[in-house]
Amino acid sequence: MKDSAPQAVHLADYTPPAWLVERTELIFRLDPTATRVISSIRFHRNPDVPRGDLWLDGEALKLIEARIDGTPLSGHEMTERGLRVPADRLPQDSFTWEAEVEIAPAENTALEGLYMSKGMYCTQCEAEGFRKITYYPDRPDVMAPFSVRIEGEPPVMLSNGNPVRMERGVAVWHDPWPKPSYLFALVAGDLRAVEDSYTTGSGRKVSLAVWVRPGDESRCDYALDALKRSMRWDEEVYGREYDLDVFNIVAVDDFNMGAMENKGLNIFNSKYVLASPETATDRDYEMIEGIVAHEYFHNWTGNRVTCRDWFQLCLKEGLTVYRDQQFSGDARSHAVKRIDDVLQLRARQFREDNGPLAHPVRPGSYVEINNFYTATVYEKGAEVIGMLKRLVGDAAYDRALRLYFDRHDGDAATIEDWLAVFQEVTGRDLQQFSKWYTQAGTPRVEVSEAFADGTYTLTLRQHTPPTPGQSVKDPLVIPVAVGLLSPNGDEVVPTTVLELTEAEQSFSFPSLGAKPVPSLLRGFSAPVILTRETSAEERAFLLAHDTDPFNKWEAGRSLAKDVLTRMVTDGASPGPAYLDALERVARDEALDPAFRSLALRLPSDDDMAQTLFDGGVTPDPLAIRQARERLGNALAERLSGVLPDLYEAMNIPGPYTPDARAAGCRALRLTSLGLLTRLDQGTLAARQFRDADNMTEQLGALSCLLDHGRGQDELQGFYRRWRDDRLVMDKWFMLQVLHAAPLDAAGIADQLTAHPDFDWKNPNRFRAVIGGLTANAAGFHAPDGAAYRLVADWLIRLDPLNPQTTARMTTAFETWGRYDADRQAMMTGELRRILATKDLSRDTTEMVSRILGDAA
Ligand code: B3K
Ligand code: ZN
Repeated sequence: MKDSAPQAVHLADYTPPAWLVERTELIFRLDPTATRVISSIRFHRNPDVPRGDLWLDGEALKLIEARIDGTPLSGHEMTERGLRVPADRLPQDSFTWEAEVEIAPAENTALEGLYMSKGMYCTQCEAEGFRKITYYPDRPDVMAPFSVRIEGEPPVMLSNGNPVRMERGVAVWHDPWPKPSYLFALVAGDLRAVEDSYTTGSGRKVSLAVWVRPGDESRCDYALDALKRSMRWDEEVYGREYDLDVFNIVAVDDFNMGAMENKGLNIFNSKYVLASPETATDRDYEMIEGIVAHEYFHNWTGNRVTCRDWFQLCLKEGLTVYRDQQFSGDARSHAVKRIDDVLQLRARQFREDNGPLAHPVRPGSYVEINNFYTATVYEKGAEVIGMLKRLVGDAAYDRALRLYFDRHDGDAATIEDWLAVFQEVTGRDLQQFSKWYTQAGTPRVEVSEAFADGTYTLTLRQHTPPTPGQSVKDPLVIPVAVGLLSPNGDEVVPTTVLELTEAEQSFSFPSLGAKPVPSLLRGFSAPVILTRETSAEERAFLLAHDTDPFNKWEAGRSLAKDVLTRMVTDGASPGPAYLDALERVARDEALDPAFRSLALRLPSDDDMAQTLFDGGVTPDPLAIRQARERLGNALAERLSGVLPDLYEAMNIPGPYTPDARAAGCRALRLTSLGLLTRLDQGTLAARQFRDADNMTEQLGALSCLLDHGRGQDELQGFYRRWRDDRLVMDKWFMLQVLHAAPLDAAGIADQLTAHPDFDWKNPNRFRAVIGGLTANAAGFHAPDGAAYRLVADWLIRLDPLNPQTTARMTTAFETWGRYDADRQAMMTGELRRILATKDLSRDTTEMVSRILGDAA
């Protein structure tokens, strides 16, 4: 779908629909190139607004016929984006719209609407894909019960809700819960079910099934287990029960994102469903658990209570991410989960919030809504909820959530509705807090301190840098969790939450015997960048003594960043403070192995680039990579006495299990292997690759070898063994690019795109190679610009087929403003080349224009 003059949509222009839907009946006559969709939609006038025209969204549809109350349609106006029937052509209060349209799922390469993946029909409607299926008021504030009849050859034909009729050639489904069209789903194909059941707290039995292609049945157990645990957890923690007789999950190979929460029929990228020890890594298992939970939790936060309009996206996404993070923390380790989440937040959301794509958690306008499924809406959206909970307390949070569900069940709600329940329950004025939803940018909090007469005073200053379209920023409500440690390491003041509301504020702690060491922003209590002048010794002290596990890790991380910064800028050697501190961590058997593994990992190249840029230094990606290599080598040498033991001790006997404890041991074992490979040139890694009985250890060993320019034979062997397994082959493709030496990365990626198994129309495979290249920071930013060119070439090629995936991947270029003039010129040159492409999609046009900003 091309659109040469894309129009922005503004939150301020929201108007409620003139016509609401009472019920929606659909018949699908499936055919790959000529599917007929017959709709019968009962409309009634919205009593709250003046009587108006009927607008039905519809794109790329062949209209066969349409009638209103049985009379052929006339007097209407049709555009590329829909159909308008003037109010004076409509019955007074209610009518039935009937239409028949034809669509061609086999020709749909955008993977939005009804499309085909390996012979299987499937849909993706969020945000605005339903309009590619039939004419409809395709907006989330129009909710209706759906009845769906599917006629066709496929042996399995699924839709939302409960099954009514299932026979050869026909399936009928009824979804009694009113829902917006974006939650509609249909799947049909030769699918096999792996079944289970779940009995809800109130005793209702729900049939569960994971539907996969023949041959994949043995890889569904973990997803099913995660689903049952999620269902139980939502009952226990949020008091939310499931509400249909069946819950189906389908695994699809061609999918633009992770998964989709369609009512009663979740559709997943097969990568986030299928797992076996031989083919999936610990990280895959963790992602499957988190995403299954996320999509399931949407049943209440998203489906039963949905969004009034797409500006309110964070209402369902921020809350559902927050809930899945809580769930994973409960299922695994809260400390490790928090560290992982903050690593992700900084890597993706801080990067976005500090560049040209910065936007508020609730944006004020968009051109293409698919471009706003961002780290800011999701992850910062979740952080905002975490802050709210911290400010009001757990009990008030629970009361507010119960009120939210009671009051808004069946509604299409807004952020104002969400904040109102908190305001009512707590009596607290959330006016200033609400700015977290409307103000973009990552706040900086600067800390200074004073100690006199036994009183310790912390002065906090906040400041949010300007972002595109928002030059002036107001102070926010920032909860800063603080604890104080005495010089001997005892905690003298346990965690208290300071509420920073002014641009500058001081907080005093009296009656202290000595100047304490502050542990600030415990648990990462707010998504801000905290700066404070401090010494390596103090950071090492906190790494050794802090009782807050997040800050303990953070102390080590800051220490590593300080060391790397000096190594990059002055060519300094890593000082003893960092190496000593890390040796203590490595040797501390009281610490969780997963935590130790995280503490021993160095900050990523991209994290260092952002850190240097924030500190006023233009980052040189190759110099960063070299400094990280030197620091890695110094660490390996320093730990050479403990690494072999650690490597052995973390080898858990017995068959593979994906639980957090076992995964933590494997993580520490692999971190040790990574360091040992620096000392033994890969002997141990080659042995581990040979002997591994699970993908985590095999892939981990292969990565270590590739990092040191070895592993070519292993790579071949891996290919021979796994060439028929698409998910493992995605790993094979990605690994080679991700672990390529900086100057080889673009060349390797280029070669891989010529490989017979490089199916570039499959988003997972495309992301493996092209996304792998953009994730290899030193390789992507290689000085010859070859990677920039290659990525741009492929984005230009993919755009006409799949705008969504293309647009998303343009974010590789969002950091251009950080770099030197040569790199800036090359990156913006590629962006302009993309923008100049004839018939570029609305999606990609919006993204590239925003990334270029004034440089366009
Ligand atoms: N709600 C979907 C994302 C839809 C993205 C549309 N471009 C998955 C999720 O957040 O659970
Ligand atoms: Zn979601």
